[in-house]
Amino acid sequence: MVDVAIVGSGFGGLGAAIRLRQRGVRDIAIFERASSLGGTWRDNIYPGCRCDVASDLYSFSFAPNPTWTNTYSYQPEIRQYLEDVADGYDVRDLIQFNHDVADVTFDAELSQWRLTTNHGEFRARCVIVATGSLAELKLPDLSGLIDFNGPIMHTARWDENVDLANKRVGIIGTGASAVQVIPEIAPIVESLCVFQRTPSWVLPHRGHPVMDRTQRLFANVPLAQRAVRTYRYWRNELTALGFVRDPRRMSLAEGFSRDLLERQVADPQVREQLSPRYRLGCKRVLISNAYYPAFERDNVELVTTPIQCVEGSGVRTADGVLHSLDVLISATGFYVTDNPMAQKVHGMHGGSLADAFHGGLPHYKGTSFPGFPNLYMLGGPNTGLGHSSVLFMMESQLNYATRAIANALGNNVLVEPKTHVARRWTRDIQAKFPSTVWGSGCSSWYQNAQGRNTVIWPNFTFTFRRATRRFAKRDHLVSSVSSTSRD
Ligand code: N01
Repeated sequence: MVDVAIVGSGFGGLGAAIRLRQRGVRDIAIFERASSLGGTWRDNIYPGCRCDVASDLYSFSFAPNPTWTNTYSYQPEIRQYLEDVADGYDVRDLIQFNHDVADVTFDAELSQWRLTTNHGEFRARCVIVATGSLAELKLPDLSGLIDFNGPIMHTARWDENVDLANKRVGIIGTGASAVQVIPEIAPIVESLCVFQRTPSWVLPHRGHPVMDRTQRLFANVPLAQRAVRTYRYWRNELTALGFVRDPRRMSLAEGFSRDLLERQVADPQVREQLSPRYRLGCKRVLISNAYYPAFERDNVELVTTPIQCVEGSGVRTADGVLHSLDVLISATGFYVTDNPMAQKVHGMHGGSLADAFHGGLPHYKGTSFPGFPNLYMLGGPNTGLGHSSVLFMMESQLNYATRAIANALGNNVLVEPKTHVARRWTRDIQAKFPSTVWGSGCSSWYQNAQGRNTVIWPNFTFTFRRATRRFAKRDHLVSSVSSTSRD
């Protein structure tokens, strides 16, 4: 048995281990289903994959990286950063690679968590679920998909052995992954059919290479990089005024996006097809200088007629046209509100964490849940962002979770949020949505099947930081660990 079991070794899992160590918790095991660490930044290797949050902010506050080569880093550098953090903070040895956690269930008799993996059963006094919300890829629910003759690959499982050169390629989806991959592959393929269901708002990308002398400055004067991080943080927070307070302010950014479209796409009909009909910010805002110009290429076609089905030789749209293809790429996102991992975590009353995303289980600060003692979830319900770095939210969650865990272990107790406190927290969050941009009318992966937004934090991030800065004992039920477990 370990004191703390962490599931996942991406940003969340590594950050949790480091923070726990800093609080004196040493008996930790990290369970990782893959053979290497990095989570979503290990899995997403499609061409052009990069973070759309600036790297000074999309990195741990306690582990700045002075050598980012671009202000918005590409996937290989972010993955390397995580490898370096694991070594620099000496947490790599805690990771049990190739351990796929199939079930996490609270054993009330022993007051412990039981983790069932492909390598047998493990026990833990506390658990941190750090599997992330972008871990389980989603293929489109289209009839005939399995009949397609050529390779089908999801952006999150890119197969580098599939040669796209001079192939007729189709890509389904026009979200964050698609806008990055389309400009990269368009020049090498024979033809590219982009199947768009809903156009995205796209803003100009401000990323640029970081000069050597800036890297040297950051290495020698860490305060300089901290100042840049702080500047970026507050600049992003300012945009939350539009997301959260007054969505009409988004019209300014909508103007920037329309200008970009106007400048980069000549054909008025294509421009019209690429123009969103909902408020900017309601779905994730994308940034790219290369996405729209891809549609100026002779070999790229934007298809907006809905897909009817997939056939052996291509994709048939509702107008009866068969788009003949050699390779099909699915840029269709992830299971987020219906994340399979949440279905595998069972509390003391039998329900699963999935209920927190469906609305049946209240959550406390997106991190803990009544009936799930000593268990914490990173990237839990309503901790996602549309305007800044999720790592800021994750570190906030860790401020609370690691304090609560240290308290539970130190006093040998079980800690869980009080139901009425969690209900109030969840209700207050839901009450905010109608006046925010997310309540302005669109459908997105932020919403569950009932249309309830269980992904986004609908406020400034500093309010979340304030709410999670300590372990508020009065908000929790504290009970003693069963005597069997103490023996
Ligand atoms: O996935 P998405 P993603 N038929 O869910 C379409 C993060 N990320 O992988 O809008 C046709 O955004 C769907 O259409 P619609 C980031 O948080 C980050 O691109 O539902 N189309 C949409 O266009 C991001 O938000 C980075 O109508 C179908 C697309 O597929 C999240 O990952 C980079 C369809 C899915 O878009 C997910 O992004 C990349 C169907 N049956 C990703 N089903 C960073 O830089 C779905 N679609 C940090």
